Amino acid sequence: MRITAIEAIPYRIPYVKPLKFASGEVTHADHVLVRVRTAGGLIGHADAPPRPFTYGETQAGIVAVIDGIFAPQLVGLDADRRSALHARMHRTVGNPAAKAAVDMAVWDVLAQAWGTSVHRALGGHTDRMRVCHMLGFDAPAAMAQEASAIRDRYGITTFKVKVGRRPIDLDVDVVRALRNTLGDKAELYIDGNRGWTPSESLRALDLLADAGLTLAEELCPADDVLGRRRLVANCRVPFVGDESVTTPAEVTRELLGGGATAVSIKTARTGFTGSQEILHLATGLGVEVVMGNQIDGQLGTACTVAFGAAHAATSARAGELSNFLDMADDLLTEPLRIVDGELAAPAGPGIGVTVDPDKLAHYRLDG
Ligand code: MUC
Ligand code: MG
Repeated sequence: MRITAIEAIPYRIPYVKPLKFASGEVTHADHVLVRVRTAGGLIGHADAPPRPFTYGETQAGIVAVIDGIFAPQLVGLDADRRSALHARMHRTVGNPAAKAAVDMAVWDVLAQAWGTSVHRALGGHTDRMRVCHMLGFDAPAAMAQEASAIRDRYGITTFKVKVGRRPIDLDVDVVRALRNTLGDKAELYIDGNRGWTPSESLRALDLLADAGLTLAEELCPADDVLGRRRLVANCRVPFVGDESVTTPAEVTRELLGGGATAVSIKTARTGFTGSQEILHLATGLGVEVVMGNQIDGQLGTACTVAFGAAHAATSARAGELSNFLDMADDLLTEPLRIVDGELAAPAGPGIGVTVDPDKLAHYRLDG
């Protein structure tokens, strides 16, 4: 199963509803489709979503690092030598989404060769996850209306609310409107994308003490070290590290240093291999995990649900699996379907989805 080629194909698909949050705004999926070809004719796919405002990667940079560095290092290696493959990629620092996509496309090939699905190959705990929908910035009434429409259409009852605006009342009012509209049974949690100071975060948590929040994520920067520690110590719900916990070492530092008490796992930034390392670390240390969303399209979401369904700890909570619904189109032949608030992991083989060649030809940017 020798790797014969690794391709990085930039493409652009608009969002019908752009997602706004404290650290940025996404109006188009300017992603990179990564394709791994092997000597036996198997082809693996994965998606790399650049998030320059969080990790510094750009679409052009992902293409350049794959074409210029990773492909020359990896072509010729057997696909089942994942440790050797990672050692070669890790000679280059950074570039998390590029590395993650190569890792997942290789897993796609391996699971196809083994005649199974990725979610079975990774663990096979279950075959589906409950879905959480992420709500970007808007006015309270508009966000409450969006949430109730999503609940009525897809059966989703868990919502992650983007916060981190100033004054904090803008977001406090949103959470109150959502609770009033959705009732006590809906699960609500907040994600600040580092937008607030530690003291603003504490004030917001005080104002929302009766809102029944279940998690608080990355409300202030992890670099506000002592302020963040004080915030986390005074937070009554698990405090989720997201952009501060992108490697096992960062997870260890934040958890042991009091900067987080739960971990968001994103396959878009740690692939399947790195996500398993982080998962095992988190469960070993006894903290909860959440399957996060790097504003993924359907291929990325198929990877998230495959990983989430594969393990007990990742499938315990709803995963953030629905923001592809806001895109104008996608690359897959068969769209993912959320039914009764759940998304099934594709049955395989491999990741279990097929890229539509006509759609790729239409949306690719490299001619
Ligand atoms: C999240 O959880 O922060 C926003 C930026 C990004 O990379 O992911 C999203 C969601
Ligand atoms: Mg987050």
